[in-house]
Amino acid sequence: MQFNFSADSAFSFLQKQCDFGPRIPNTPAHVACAAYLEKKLSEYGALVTLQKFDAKAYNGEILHSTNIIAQINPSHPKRIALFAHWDSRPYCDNDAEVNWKSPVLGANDGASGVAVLLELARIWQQKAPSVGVDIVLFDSEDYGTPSFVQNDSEDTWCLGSQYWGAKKPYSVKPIYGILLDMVGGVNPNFGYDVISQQFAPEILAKVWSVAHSLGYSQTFVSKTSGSIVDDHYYVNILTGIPTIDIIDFSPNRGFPSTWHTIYDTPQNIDKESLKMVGNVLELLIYSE
Ligand code: AHN
Ligand code: ZN
Repeated sequence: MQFNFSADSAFSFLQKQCDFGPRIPNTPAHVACAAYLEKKLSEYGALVTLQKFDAKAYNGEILHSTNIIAQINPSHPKRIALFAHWDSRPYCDNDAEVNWKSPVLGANDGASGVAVLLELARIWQQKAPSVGVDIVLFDSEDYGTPSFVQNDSEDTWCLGSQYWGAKKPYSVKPIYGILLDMVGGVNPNFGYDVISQQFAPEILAKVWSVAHSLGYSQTFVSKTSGSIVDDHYYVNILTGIPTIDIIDFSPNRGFPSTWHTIYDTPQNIDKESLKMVGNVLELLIYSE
């Protein structure tokens, strides 16, 4: 099959997000990036809705947040949801102590998934899929309790998906969902996370089978990766939409080495990783 997904274009969307600076709630960069994402998705012909909400962070701070929803073929009765988070983390708490209070740029952790979805929106304007697609960019995913703070309160991560899952702002429930998180690293390992296995094993099988048909079996590995609470957990438990996570995690090294560090920058992105994930989703959605 001939692919329209461009790795260079996807990378330019990633770079553009990072050029705003860290997209941390309640900062000007966060406001500016939301406006950019809304504009690009509208330009590509999607019907864009902003779901604004105030969320309470682990430290009591009120985070002025926005989930960005972009619908392709908005009236189609068969719909598939594609998710990523667009905010970035205020703390490099997986780094050396001097960096704990520095923000994460979030090239991989945030911008990579959004970049793939923007590039898909761009190609779907050229040739529309025959199903409906709901692109949902969650906010305030990465403001969870930092590892240097003692706090046993739960559910401090994934505030945008918790809000979206509680409100269910759709008239047609998507038949399944796919979350992209950290899809732009060097030599990624996309395995079966425990939540996806529990809630959506048939979607894992379908997506990994498409990936294997494209020769990506070294990257899309048919093995359990780990137990990861991410936005897909809240989508699954709150809405019942069977939803998987394509996330870079390996049993040996855990998350990528740049995770929640000052090294999560565009220099440490491999655009071929963006391309693999983009090609899988392009083929999958055109086959639906
Ligand atoms: C934790 O493991 C705490 N969170 C996984 C979700 C996440 C954070 N994804 C990106 N950053
Ligand atoms: Zn993170």
